[in-house]
Amino acid sequence: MDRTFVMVKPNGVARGLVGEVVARFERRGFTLRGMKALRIDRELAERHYAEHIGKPFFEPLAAFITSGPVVAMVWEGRDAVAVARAMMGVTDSAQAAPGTIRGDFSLSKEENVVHGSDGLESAAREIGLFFREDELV
Ligand SMILES: Nc1nc2c(ncn2[C@@H]2O[C@H](COP(=O)(O)OP(=O)(O)OP(=O)(O)O)[C@@H](O)[C@H]2O)c(=O)[nH]1
Ligand SMILES: [Mg+2]
Repeated sequence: MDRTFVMVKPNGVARGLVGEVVARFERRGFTLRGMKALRIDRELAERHYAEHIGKPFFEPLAAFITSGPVVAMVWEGRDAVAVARAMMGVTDSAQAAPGTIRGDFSLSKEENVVHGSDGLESAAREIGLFFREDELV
């Protein structure tokens, strides 16, 4: 069983979509191993999105992700990383298929409601950034 890191971004929390996102992962059959609401500060934004530092969209991305509370989650299940990405849809919500989270709840490329790890290595790294071992069940 794999684990992946999923996060409802500030606009998803502000729009009341946390329950919707959690319900989809529950119904798909994943097991919740950790969940918390928090605010991302600049330092955590730079660590989480380290691969994007220096790109033209990094500053707006950092401003957005630090703009309000997020909800961070660890979900466990078969092929968790790939299945979670499929459930979220592609980065640009306008291109995301109906039935995906982005395809059902967003039109934006920048404020695309959810984050999901893009590989097993980044999942382990991101889970470690957001959760202590004793916060996972
Ligand atoms: N404006 C703009 N934003 C981008 C672009 N590429 C990525 N982003 C933003 O930066 C975030 C992180 O980029 P990626 O990691 O490549 O995309 P992703 O894995 O689908 O999205 P995350 O789940 O947030 O990591 C995306 O969610 C977008 O909001 C781009 O070319 N232009
Ligand atoms: Mg990404």
